Amino acid sequence: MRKSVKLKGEGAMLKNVNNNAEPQIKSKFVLFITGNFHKFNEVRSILSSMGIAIGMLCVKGKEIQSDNTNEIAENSAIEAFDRCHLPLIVEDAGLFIDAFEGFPGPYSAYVYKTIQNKGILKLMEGIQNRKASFYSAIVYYSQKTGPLLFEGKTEGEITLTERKGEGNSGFGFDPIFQPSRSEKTFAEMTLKEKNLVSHRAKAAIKFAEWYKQTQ
Ligand code: ITT
Repeated sequence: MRKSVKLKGEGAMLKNVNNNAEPQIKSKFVLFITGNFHKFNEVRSILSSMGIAIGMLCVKGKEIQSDNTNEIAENSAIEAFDRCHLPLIVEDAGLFIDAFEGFPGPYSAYVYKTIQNKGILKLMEGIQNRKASFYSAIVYYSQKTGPLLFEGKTEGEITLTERKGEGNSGFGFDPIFQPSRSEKTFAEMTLKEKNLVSHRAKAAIKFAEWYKQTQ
């Protein structure tokens, strides 16, 4: 049975990340099972600033079909642990659009692969309610703990056009997602700026705080 880990003072957590910190000596190490280098870089930046080293390993099997992001992440973690027998994290993320009752959500990878950002913008033509959120479910799995869930969510809206920064940073739906109280889309932000507000950063910080306290 999945356990969801909540820590005290979660609201203030993003301030705990010191993006300008001197590199620290890291005694803790965890594997991130993913095939997505952008996701890996974002999580590495957070964990590294909190004294945890991570390695990227792409041994992910086929994801289960489910309309529940947490269930997909938990299943992927169990599957990956069966393959490599080492403490690890996996992450499943998705874009949830209010006007479409949360679609694409758990189907984000497929929707991005097929209709991409242009297709989403086309589907949203003439729709006034542009509210959307990004959700991240990180699952840690070790022999000792079993699956543990760390969640992060960022509210925002779908822009009218794709907007990328000069460095063409970001990936996936980044060019069409603008977090609340931000002038920029995720793709117009640097990795550090995205990590101050993103769903993934929130989940990664929760994981790192728990990991440092207990492991
Ligand atoms: P894994 O190997 O870790 O599964 P993935 O690319 O399949 O990597 P997810 O299943 O977590 O990643 O995410 C599904 C899709 O949602 C992903 O391919 C992107 O297109 C999009 N996505 C996820 N997180 C995003 C983010 O922070 N910014 C923009 N798009 C994102």
